[in-house]
Amino acid sequence: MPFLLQHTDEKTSARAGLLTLPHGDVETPIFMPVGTQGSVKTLHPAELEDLGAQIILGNTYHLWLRPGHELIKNFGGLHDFTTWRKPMLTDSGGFQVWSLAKMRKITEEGVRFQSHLDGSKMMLTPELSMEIQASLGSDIAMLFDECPPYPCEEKYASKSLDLTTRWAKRCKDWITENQPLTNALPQHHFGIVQGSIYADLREQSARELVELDFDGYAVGGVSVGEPEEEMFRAIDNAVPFLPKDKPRYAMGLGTPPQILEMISRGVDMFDCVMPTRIARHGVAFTLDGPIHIKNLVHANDQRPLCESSHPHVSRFSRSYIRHLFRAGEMLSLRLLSFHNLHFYLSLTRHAREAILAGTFSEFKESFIQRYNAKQT
Ligand code: PRF
Repeated sequence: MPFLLQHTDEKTSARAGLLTLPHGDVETPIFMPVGTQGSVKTLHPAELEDLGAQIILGNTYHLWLRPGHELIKNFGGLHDFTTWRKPMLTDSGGFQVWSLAKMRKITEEGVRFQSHLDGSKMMLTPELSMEIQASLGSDIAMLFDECPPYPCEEKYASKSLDLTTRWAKRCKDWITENQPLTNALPQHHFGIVQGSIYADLREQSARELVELDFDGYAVGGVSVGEPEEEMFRAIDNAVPFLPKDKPRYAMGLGTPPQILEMISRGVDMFDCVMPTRIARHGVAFTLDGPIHIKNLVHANDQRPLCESSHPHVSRFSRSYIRHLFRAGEMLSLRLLSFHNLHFYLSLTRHAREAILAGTFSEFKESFIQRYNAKQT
């Protein structure tokens, strides 16, 4: 896949790059808003464009169960169905089966489970995940993996990783036999490094996936309840074995300081439900750390949520947004979601600018210091 490495930081492993995808270019490092059901919760696609979102996420598991990938395929794919015209990445479904479905059972063949919607018995396999993602027409499809829980014994993590590698081979075979589907734009595929907290397993997983040769590589199985240092170590244990000329993606994380730590370790792409999820619980990110808009201290506060907020949000006072939230007004959820995504997208954009300017370390240190200063 065309990935142009534009600059590598001298003091850290941070990189700035340009990813050329069928629906447009993506400047890295990049944060990808999560649109599980084909919608980034509460936001209009035009608002995502206003925010400068360059790529968003969709989920195989959810869209397969409802409305079904055949229906979306008949619309010409997820881009035409949702009207989002820029790049999209789809996750492969295994992780979502694990976190949502009932009665899950992993076999060599795939994962058997009962739908969380109506209890019907389903089976997701590597081949089916690839077929669904091809029907959705995402720019980047993730391989079907198993994400072991935390904590996880080394023996289980090792067996699980062997299964993930065998599934990766099956995904590769399916891709080779079925791509390109007629009239479809090309689709790129990312392998997912597993191996829990075990350094040798992370290395083994990375080497096996690189041997199979994918367009990019993700580190999975992180941010699943382990201490933060373990999460950083998992990245450090995988990155040295991944090719420099391909994009790297850390799945499902994290807080703003964690994103900067990951960027400094050589990660290019991120997704996380946190900014939109906690918005719906009344939390806004600010340069001085997160604030709970419900709190009494904001009752008469005439300042905007954050000095760096988007004009659509900074025209309002904290006091007004607090009032809307307490009154159960949907606008508050939209404003907080919009604001938090603006915060994350600005964070990766500023990180990129700092990498290109040779000032990333200073940017990272001063951001984290201020972010943590007022927190207890
Ligand atoms: N695998 C996949 N999706 C994921 C994860 C994973 O390990 C994670 C773990 N952080 C989030 N999303 N396929």
